[in-house]
Amino acid sequence: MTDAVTGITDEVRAAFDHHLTEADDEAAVALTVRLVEEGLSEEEVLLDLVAPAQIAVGSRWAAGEWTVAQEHAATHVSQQVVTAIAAVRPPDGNAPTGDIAVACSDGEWHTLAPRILSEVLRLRGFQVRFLGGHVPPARLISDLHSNGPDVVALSCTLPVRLPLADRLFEVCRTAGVPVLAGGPGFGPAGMWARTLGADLYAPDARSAAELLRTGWPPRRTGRPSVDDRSAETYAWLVQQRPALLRGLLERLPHGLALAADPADPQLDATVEQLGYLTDSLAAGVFVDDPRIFTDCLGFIRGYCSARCSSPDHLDTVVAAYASLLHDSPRTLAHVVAGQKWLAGPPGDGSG
Ligand code: B12
Repeated sequence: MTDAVTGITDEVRAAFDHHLTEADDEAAVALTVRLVEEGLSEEEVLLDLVAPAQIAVGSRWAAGEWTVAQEHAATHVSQQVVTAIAAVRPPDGNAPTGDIAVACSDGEWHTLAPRILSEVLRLRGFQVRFLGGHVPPARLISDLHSNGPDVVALSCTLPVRLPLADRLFEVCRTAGVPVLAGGPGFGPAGMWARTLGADLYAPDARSAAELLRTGWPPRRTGRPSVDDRSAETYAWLVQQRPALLRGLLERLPHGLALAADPADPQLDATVEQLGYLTDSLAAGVFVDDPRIFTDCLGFIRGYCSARCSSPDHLDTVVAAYASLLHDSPRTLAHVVAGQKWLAGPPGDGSG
């Protein structure tokens, strides 16, 4: 069957999926290049075949069906495909010009989406510099000074990185360069992109290209919209992070899947999950939205359920946060939202 909207058949999807599963980059490249040569646009291949296939890869990993190694191998295949597709034909020289720097914030390693965005914009005739994942403010400042882009396109996949993304917003604000934000980390319909003062938001690369084609956003003059008390509480939580992690581990009984004694090989994984949860709590406080914490609880609950450790342990973890953070009403409100969320029907929430 052919998808009426994308022109991609079920057979093609199944074949591409098979190549991801087998980590067969040569076959995946051959298939996708042939599709373009047969008349499908590069955009369709990138956005309607590769992107959804990668999202499905994530679901398999989250459900415990695929190992991290399988996920990495599949992502490598998709990256090879993006490179090959980008080389099939030169960019359209008659299309709009404009210089765009594409970046991910500090701590953000999800580079495939911004890479795809870069290629889609390049194919539409824009000048694009892909600065990569994990871009610190100093690197962005250097690009703004050396190359003077018209727009910075900022990708955020994990909401937990929003406070770090905000530092790049700040850099752009100071330089007067508008920011186009995108990626699931900016929340439903990009709501947290607006909180950080984004000039534009687009849900995907196609609509981003359309937005930029219809005109440049004005130079930035806006003020940050994260309020001072949220930013102060966030800074305090970052300072408390080591003590908080120690306190959480002390309060969790031995044998709990999210905790362990030092001899337990699960300790590293537990500490990593607790770190991720703590950072999500802090990010939620930063943008003043408890959904970042509850979404992260949902993610960990799904992760634990798929790996045979009891998700009920999360109740103990969140009760430990409540006792450790009772002095910070602003943070406690998010923890209480987490407790309510955990007590709600399973599957409720986005995680
Ligand atoms: C591949 C992958 C990785 C790879 C990334 C490799 C790479 N070079 O990109 C690696 C292994 C590094 C990784 C690590 C992690 N990952 Co990961 N990862 C994924 C996966 C499977 C695919 C991501 C992807 O490429 N998607 C395809 C793209 C094309 O889709 P997209 O991001 O939605 O992008 C579209 C739009 O959003 C938009 N867009 C995106 N950016 C921008 C920017 C602009 C300006 C615009 C306009 C538009 C735009 O355009 C795109 C297409 O049109 C996702 C699953 C998923 N659902 O996406 C998980 C996923 C994002 N990862 C997840 C997690 C938890 C992690 C880790 C924390 C796991 C861990 N504990 O180690 C780490 C964090 C690493 C870090 N610090 O960044 C979770 C996030 C859950 C959550 N909300 O908390 C997901 C959803 C998996 C899951 N199902 O649970 N990951």
